[in-house]
Amino acid sequence: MWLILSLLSLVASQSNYYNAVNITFKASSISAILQYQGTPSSSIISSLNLTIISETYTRLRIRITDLNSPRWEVPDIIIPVQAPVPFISANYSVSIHNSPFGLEVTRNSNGQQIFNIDPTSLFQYQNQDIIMTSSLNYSYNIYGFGERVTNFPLNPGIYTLFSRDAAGPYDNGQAPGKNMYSSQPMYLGLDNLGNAHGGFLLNSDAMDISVTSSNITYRTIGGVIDYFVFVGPTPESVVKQYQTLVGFPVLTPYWGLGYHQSRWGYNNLLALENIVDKFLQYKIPLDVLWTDIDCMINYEDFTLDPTRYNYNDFAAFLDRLHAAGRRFVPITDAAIAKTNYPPYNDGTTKNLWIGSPNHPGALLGDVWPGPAVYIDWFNPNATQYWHDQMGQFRKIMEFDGFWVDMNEPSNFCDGECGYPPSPLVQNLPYTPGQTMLDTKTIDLAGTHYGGLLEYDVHNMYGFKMAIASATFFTQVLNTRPFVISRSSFPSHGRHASKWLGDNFSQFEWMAYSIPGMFNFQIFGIPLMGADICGFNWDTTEELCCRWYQLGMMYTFSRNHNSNSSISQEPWAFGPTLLSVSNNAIRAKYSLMNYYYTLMFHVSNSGGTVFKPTFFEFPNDFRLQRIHSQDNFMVGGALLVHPVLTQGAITVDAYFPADVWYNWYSGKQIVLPFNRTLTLLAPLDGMINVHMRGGHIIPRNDGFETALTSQQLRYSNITLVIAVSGQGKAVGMMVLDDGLSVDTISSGNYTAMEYVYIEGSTSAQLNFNIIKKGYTKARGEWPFISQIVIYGCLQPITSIFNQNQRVDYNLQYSTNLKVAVGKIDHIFPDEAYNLTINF
Ligand SMILES: *[C@@H]1O[C@H](CO)[C@@H](O)[C@H](O)[C@H]1NC(C)=O
Ligand SMILES: *[C@@H]1O[C@H](CO)[C@@H](O)[C@H](O)[C@H]1NC(C)=O
Ligand SMILES: *[C@@H]1O[C@H](CO)[C@@H](O)[C@H](O)[C@H]1NC(C)=O
Ligand SMILES: *[C@@H]1O[C@H](CO)[C@@H](O)[C@H](O)[C@H]1NC(C)=O
Ligand SMILES: *[C@@H]1O[C@H](CO)[C@@H](O)[C@H](O)[C@H]1NC(C)=O
Ligand SMILES: *[C@@H]1O[C@H](CO)[C@@H](O)[C@H](O)[C@H]1NC(C)=O
Ligand SMILES: *[C@@H]1O[C@H](CO)[C@@H](O)[C@H](O)[C@H]1NC(C)=O
Ligand SMILES: *[C@@H]1O[C@H](CO)[C@@H](O)[C@H](O)[C@H]1NC(C)=O
Ligand SMILES: *[C@@H]1O[C@H](CO)[C@@H](O)[C@H](O)[C@H]1NC(C)=O
Ligand SMILES: *[C@@H]1O[C@H](CO)[C@@H](O)[C@H](O)[C@H]1NC(C)=O
Ligand SMILES: *[C@@H]1O[C@H](CO)[C@@H](O)[C@H](O)[C@H]1NC(C)=O
Ligand SMILES: CC(=O)N[C@H]1CO[C@H](CO)[C@@H](O)[C@@H]1O
Repeated sequence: MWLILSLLSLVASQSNYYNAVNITFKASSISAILQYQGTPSSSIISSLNLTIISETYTRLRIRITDLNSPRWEVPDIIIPVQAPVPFISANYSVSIHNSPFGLEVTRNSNGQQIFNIDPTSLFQYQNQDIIMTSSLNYSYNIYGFGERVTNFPLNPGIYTLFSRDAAGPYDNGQAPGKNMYSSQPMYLGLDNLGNAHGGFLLNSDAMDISVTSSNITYRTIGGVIDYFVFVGPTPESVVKQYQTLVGFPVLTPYWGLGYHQSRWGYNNLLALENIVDKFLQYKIPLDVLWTDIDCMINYEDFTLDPTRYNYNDFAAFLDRLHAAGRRFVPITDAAIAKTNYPPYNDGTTKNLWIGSPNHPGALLGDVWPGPAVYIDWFNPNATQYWHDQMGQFRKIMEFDGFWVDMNEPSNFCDGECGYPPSPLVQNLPYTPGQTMLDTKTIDLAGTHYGGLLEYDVHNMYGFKMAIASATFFTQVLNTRPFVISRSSFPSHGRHASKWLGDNFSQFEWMAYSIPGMFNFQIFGIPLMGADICGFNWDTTEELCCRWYQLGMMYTFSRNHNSNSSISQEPWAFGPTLLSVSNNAIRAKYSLMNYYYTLMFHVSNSGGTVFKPTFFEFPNDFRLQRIHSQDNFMVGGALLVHPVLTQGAITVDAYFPADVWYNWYSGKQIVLPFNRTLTLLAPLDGMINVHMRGGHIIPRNDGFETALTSQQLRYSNITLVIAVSGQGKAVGMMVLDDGLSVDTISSGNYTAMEYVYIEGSTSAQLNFNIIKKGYTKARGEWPFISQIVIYGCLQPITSIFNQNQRVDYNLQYSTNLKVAVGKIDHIFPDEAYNLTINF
């Protein structure tokens, strides 16, 4: 519903403000003209077009544009609504103040403000300086607004959004801005009762966002106000509402969840062969081998140095790698070397480079190969060019995924090499972050196809590069894309994924990876991870052990480091790291189908995978701030307490009120609710993981022996059942080929639901087929081999499928209250009603 508060006109606290006139109400939109009242100036836009659209029941769109001339607007990102809903039935209400202009949005279910332009607050709309505040009349925690290394939630301060190649540091919210690789103008707000709302400013220009305990001020140097309010009211629903707008995340190939080994410094074929041999020798799983820029000739994209990697030998090596079920991912940087070779010559002929503001022709930067030029992704021929280069490259290197880097875009010169910053950069009325905006990147006066300027589109470079790379897989190879990028922008997750960048090998940085992961789950990029053991500087065995324990719980688990740091592969230190890394990798492999099912669900309907625990317990205020980043959940079933400090051998673990079992042993945690419990966490042990009562997890039996995720597909599944206080549990499993591009749209997958309900002398375990669209390849996931029940108060005496007894080896631990029953000939994807007798 909507309301106009014309009689409640307030007196503006400042002399410059806008009045709303000609307010027009329609069923699902409101339009008005905002007229500037105050001293005229050439930079002020005096007439604004306000359009408010009730796009969905839970999402409101507020557009404020220049009434008289078009301005830059982000194209092709959001999924347009076909039919907006009537205001009268939406889950929010809108009121407009006409003089001065103000706008309030409240959630109908509890009357709470979720967006509010207070008529007394500064609302400024100038050509290169737009200011808008949303101030709510209660305090709440603010999460999001990436990318930076910071606290979760954000502390009060000013946060800059401008993609930059920056190695940290911690963003304390004080100038200068400590903005990093991506720009993500999305936040999640949460009050201390657990009510969540969200806000997203669809704007690609550089901006500062000032955050207090109750208000958010956006200050951007261009574009328009195109703002989306999300009603929630739970954190997970806010994320789903946002992802419904920007697109659900692309589904990862099954192998993408496996273990990845990379480093900058595998600089010849023998080095790569040795790495694979070592994994075999130590019997450690390896799914994906990566190469960094060492492979190239003089760091030129799309080259392989034949003196260090003989072409025929390299092809044979990749054949062997593939035959063993492993994959290969090379790096490609954002800029193309300005040298006489096909990628440069082809792009020059096609006029694909970002233009210089200083002279005719391409803007010149400097990156790893030296002089380099930048691809103008807005040129309609850029994608075809990129596919051509990738296609040529794949003839010498049969890659399975793609790693795109330096795409902020990064530049070793400030602006254009050899030229001072353009007047555009020098004369900004306001500089977000208080650091010159050409620092380590190209000049904002760089020109793009169609008259666009780098000024407006800078933040989209990495995103566009990632899409062009992903569509090579979907369109040319007709396979599921696996693209990892350093820079990102809203909607990135629909096409590609990300890693957290060039971390330092320090405990502190390992800990920051947790809020880093959380933020990108909110932004819609579920496949994420930081470099295990750290990137810059030398790691230690202790840190590396802790990082394997944590990092194998990330969705994207890769060990990678700098060429100037010591080795950090699993065998690099000694027996402790060797066993810890192997056990941690195998722990992830035991959960492969659980992770894959979670990833599938977010691709199908949005949401988070590696999530803050408050997403599952929104009204436990202790999880919102005090224990917001020292623990996390994987899906709804697993709670993880990592060790994040040097020297610690215990961890103070906060448990929200519920039933929890040790994931490895099944022993129930007994504690007064809402308390911190000190858990043992020896360096050579496993990370503390607890399973929540009420859930069923499919566990891959092959985890102890498999050397690839491919092999896991041919092993049985155990159903681990954690009984809730009500004697129930439920779980899902999705099975597909793990590779096809159109799995969800074609329905080529099987989704199973397992439901456990306990009675006094027996329990029912029902296998419900939600969808049966995948005919398993021969031998894949042959059987459910056993049932493990955590919190089982009596031993199992028999298990029946109808009249047939199917159990053959029943065990019970009185101490742990864990029952185990092996079962025969029960398929994971058939319908059964098993009876478990006690
Ligand atoms: C408001 O509407 C009236 C009547 O349709 C029109 O004459 C006037 O020009 C409009 N004002 C603006 C600022 O467009
Ligand atoms: C105002 O903007 C909306 C879209 O946001 C557009 O449909 C409408 O035509 C614009 N109104 C005027 C008067 O230009
Ligand atoms: C929207 O409101 C309706 C009725 O008021 C309610 O049933 C529904 O749960 C609400 N949906 C959300 C997402 O809040
Ligand atoms: C925003 O919050 C701060 C701190 O609570 C307060 O001082 C300021 O007046 C608020 N601004 C607006 C526009 O509400
Ligand atoms: C906050 O705003 C809501 C919605 O306008 C209103 O119902 C409520 O009374 C306000 N609360 C305070 C403390 O002003
Ligand atoms: C794109 O390539 C086609 C075919 O070579 C050419 O005709 C067209 O002019 C190019 N477009 C641009 C914008 O350069
Ligand atoms: C790492 O690579 C950089 C860039 O090529 C090079 O300058 C440096 O010497 C290398 N360091 C080592 C230890 O190889
Ligand atoms: C635990 O905390 C939650 C949220 O604060 C509360 O709802 C619940 O009643 C508490 N439980 C106990 C047993 O204290
Ligand atoms: C997916 O399903 C379609 C029919 O919907 C079928 O034609 C196609 O072969 C299937 N693809 C795979 C990989 O199973
Ligand atoms: C898989 O489960 C079946 C049926 O329970 C069993 O016969 C078989 O031995 C199991 N395979 C392995 C490798 O454990
Ligand atoms: C399992 O039981 C449900 C009712 O509880 C029934 O609808 C279903 O058909 C049964 N399935 C099988 C495979 O027996
Ligand atoms: C250089 C740097 O700071 N890289 C990453 C370190 O870890 C944080 C948190 O995960 C990331 O956000 C950074 O990108």
